[in-house]
Amino acid sequence: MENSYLAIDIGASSGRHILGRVVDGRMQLEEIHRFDNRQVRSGGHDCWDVDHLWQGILDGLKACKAKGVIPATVGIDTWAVDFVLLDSAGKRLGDAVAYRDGRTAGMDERVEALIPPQSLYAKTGIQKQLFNTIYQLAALQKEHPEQLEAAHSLLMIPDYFNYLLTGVQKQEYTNATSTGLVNAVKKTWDRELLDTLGLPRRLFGPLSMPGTVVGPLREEIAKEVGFQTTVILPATHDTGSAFLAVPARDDNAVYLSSGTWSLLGVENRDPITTEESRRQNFTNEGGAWHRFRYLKNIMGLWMIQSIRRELNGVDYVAGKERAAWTLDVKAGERQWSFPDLIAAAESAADFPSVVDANDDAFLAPDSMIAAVQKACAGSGQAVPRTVGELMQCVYRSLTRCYRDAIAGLSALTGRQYTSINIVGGGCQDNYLNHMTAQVTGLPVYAGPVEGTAIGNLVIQMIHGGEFADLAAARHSIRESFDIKEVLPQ
Ligand code: ADP
Ligand code: LRH
Repeated sequence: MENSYLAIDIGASSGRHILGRVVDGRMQLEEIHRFDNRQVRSGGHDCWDVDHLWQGILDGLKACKAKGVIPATVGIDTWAVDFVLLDSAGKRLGDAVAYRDGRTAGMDERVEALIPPQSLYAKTGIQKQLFNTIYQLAALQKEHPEQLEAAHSLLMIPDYFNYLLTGVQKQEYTNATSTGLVNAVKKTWDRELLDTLGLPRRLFGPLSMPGTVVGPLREEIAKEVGFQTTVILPATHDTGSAFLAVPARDDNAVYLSSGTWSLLGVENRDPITTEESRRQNFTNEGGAWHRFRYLKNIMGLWMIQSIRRELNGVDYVAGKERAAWTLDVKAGERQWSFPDLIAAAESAADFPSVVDANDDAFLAPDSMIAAVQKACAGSGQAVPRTVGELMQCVYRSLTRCYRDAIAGLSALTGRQYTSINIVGGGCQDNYLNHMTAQVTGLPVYAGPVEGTAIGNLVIQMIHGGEFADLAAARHSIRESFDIKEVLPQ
């Protein structure tokens, strides 16, 4: 009987437990459990409900047991940049504030007073995003210095769950780079930078690479879920896992990890930290085997998720006031699925307005619907008044960003890209796939949907001896999953 491996992949919109096996060289997946991810208002901030996520993790492990499957190893990946602080007894200090919370407003100026942005980028190669950990820590220094003083350790969200599972605290490299505090050349925390920012060195320990064993489940956890297993580190940054699973056919493909965010880029051996790269805000995120993901964050399906929630009358952050908007329908009048929204967009195919999807106005608006309408009005374009017009505008805006990012990438790397590989939940959106092919003029290869979980499993499977290396694992992915080809017309 083949070994099973368990990926626990938690995105900003949902978490899932995916079991993987290799049978005759092919990867087989089975979804065991899925749970929603939500935010709550606490202490005046938008926070992740980490207790709810922890319960989801345990429930999924119990579901494995109920199915009679004991995974050889388990790995957790989540979205990046967010963290918790623990005291000397390993207890959480404060909330797990979510990256879209407003606490980082103005924190770039605070950091820039200590280190010029050019020097920061030259050291870390990380794009400027106001939600990066570096700015979140600046906010904490201002609002809750006592939490930092009392803190004994800083754990990124997946590191924290690994700690709850095993009692072992490890800081994983790929996710650590998303903090904006890791030196791109040395591949360790940049101590000089930590000192410049006045961050306590004790919070930043040795970094562990994907493939490192964290440890066995704590006794009481093993008892609760009904089995013992070993927790290991995948690329714990979800995008790091997703890029590992891209079944590109050659070196001229751009990768697009399509979920809450659209992460568009390529893999490089070395970081590109030139001034032009900084100006275009491309990032060099650390990957497994010290590869770099050279990519751009594009606002992504977050815009569609937000519109859907508003139409369906669901709060994005529990306990936060809902903002007003007007369209041809009212909140909660009917429930919209993603395919319903696609059909609406198709019915307004001629609606021409386009907004800059990467404008900060769309990062955490009180109402995404109102924000898109306002941006259209502000740029003198037709304002969407129906769900279809609104969706058409979002699709056009996103795909235009994809096109521009590929042009930027080409200019910065001096390479010509000839296809786009899309993985993640968003590759199920055929309308988006078609428009992406059309607007970029490039063939799109869509799939696998569970790219992130597969990338998580790849590290576990190499560790477990199923594949010799990444090339062998990628070959198997190409053979194992249905990849849809969409050609520009
Ligand atoms: P994350 O991991 O960031 O939480 P996912 O990779 O799960 O995100 O992608 C979620 C997105 O996938 C949704 O916001 C939606 O836009 C898209 N999606 C999911 N299912 C469908 C579907 N059936 N049709 C079209 N789009 C879909
Ligand atoms: C995608 C992601 C992305 C980060 C953002 C915070 O889930 O990890 O790579 O920039 O979330």
